Amino acid sequence: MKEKIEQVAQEIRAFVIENPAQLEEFRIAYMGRKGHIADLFEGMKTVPNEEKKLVGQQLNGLKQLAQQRFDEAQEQLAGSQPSSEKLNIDFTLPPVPNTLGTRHPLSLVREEIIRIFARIGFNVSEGPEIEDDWHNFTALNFPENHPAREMQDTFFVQKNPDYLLRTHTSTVQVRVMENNQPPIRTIMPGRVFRNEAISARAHCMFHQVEGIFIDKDVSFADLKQTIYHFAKEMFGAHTQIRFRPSFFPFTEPSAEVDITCLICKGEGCNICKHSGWVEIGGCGMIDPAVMESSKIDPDKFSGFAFGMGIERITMLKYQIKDLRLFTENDVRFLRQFESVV
Ligand code: 2NL
Repeated sequence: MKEKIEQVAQEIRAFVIENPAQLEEFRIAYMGRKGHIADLFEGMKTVPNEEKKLVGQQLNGLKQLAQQRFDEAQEQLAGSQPSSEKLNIDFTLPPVPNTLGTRHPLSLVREEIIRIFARIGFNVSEGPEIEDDWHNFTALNFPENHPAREMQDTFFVQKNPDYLLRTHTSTVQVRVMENNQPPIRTIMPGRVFRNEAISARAHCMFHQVEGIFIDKDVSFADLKQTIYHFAKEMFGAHTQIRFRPSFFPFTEPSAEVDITCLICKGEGCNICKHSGWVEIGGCGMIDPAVMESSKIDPDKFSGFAFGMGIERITMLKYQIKDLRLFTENDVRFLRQFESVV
């Protein structure tokens, strides 16, 4: 018994305690309910009566030794924790402000467009940004020799078979028509790509929102009223619209849409080049050939389509003069939209 006590005492003195885990290990091994010292106390039963007093004293001494080692090590470990003084931090200083980001103006306008069209029954569709020739050109009635099919204008990912970065969001409308029968009433906001030199007015990547409405007896009057609703909601109740005849391969008849200039209210200024009108997009009745290629019967149904650039709408609404601001991510620009809900 005496030797055992001496052995445990030596172990206790030699035990390396350099971190909190080792301290806990020590406590369990020697001071715990199932530890070595508890074991030795258990062994007291077998000690002859005349030795009990002496052994008891020795065991109590061992217990004290363990407690002492534990207390010392604990104190040492606490002392080695970095204190505020050592780190040289002044905890009384005010905190560094945790500045919140803001939503990008293009996101704000996209969400506003979605809300405006949702109110008259349009849902939102999405599709891939890498497309095949069929969905980007052929199904949309683009002739074989159309300039947009050229390498200079479109980013091709692969040739033969052709895969490309979509040049407009009409690709998604084709997919919607292929997979659904009328009534179809949907808009498609998304990113599109064209090989353009980057300037204040053009970029190789921008955003569009297109929409289609196909049902029985959909007319040009429905198209006009839909665009009018959008223009008033987006730019204000006083806004007027104007349609100019135009051409797109996928609509017939086609028109370009102008609204009264927001700056001069139609009087004529620099922004509208003294015409009183600014263009916001294009539209038309969906060409029967386009409906047919997507398996919708043009004798049973008719529909209209429209498209506009989200950058353009945003620039008009907030009087932003350079397209490059949208992608530079200068916080001095972005912070100006903090208060727009
Ligand atoms: C513009 C003009 C337009 C369409 C887009 C469309 C889509 C299908 C069928 C027919 Cl699936 N048309 N989209 C129609 C007319 C004009 O966009 O200036 N966009 C920025």
